[in-house]
Amino acid sequence: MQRIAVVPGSFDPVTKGHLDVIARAAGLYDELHVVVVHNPDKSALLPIAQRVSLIERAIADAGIEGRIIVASWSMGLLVDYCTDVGASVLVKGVRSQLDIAYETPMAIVNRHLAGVETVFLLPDPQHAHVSSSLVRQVSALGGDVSPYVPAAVSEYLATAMTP
Ligand code: COD
Repeated sequence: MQRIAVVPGSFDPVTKGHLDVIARAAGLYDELHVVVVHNPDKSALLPIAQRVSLIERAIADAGIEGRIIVASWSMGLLVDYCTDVGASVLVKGVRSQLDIAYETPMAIVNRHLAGVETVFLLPDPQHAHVSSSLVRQVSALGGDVSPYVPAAVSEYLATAMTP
């Protein structure tokens, strides 16, 4: 039986921290879906299609594109996407107690709703401080985001965000 997992996130934009979790999760499962989900609690910078495209480019540049599918989901419960593609596991990165507090109730509800388990990966310490919101802030103020994001993202932000 194929082991299929989903790595969900806002990915607004994808960071080196996300990419590290994606690469490590890809090594654990037969098929990995990276799914861009609209998070209503956050105001978005990039359109969903752009986030998908940047993840695809970052994955290709990192040479880890085999067995990884990039998609978006806006049709309701994330576990419905999991059921649709036959995934039994969600993989999430947890950087702090705050992340654990945010993710724990969702993990319990997702298991109750559809029997989908959540696996938490600790971050690489090199990227543990990185978040998309930090990247958006540094970028908006004209700073260099290349230490925090894949090259495809820093190139995109340098051109798209220039007034
Ligand atoms: N290192 C390691 N992990 C990281 C890093 C880093 N530097 N940065 C972020 N992460 C992890 C986050 O902890 C998270 O697990 C994931 O990467 C994505 O992060 P973001 O910031 O891009 O995405 P979020 O946190 O806005 O995404 C939240 C989801 C959309 C995934 C979440 O809200 C969700 O699962 N929604 C499901 C909606 C649903 O079905 N709800 C009902 C049942 S609960």
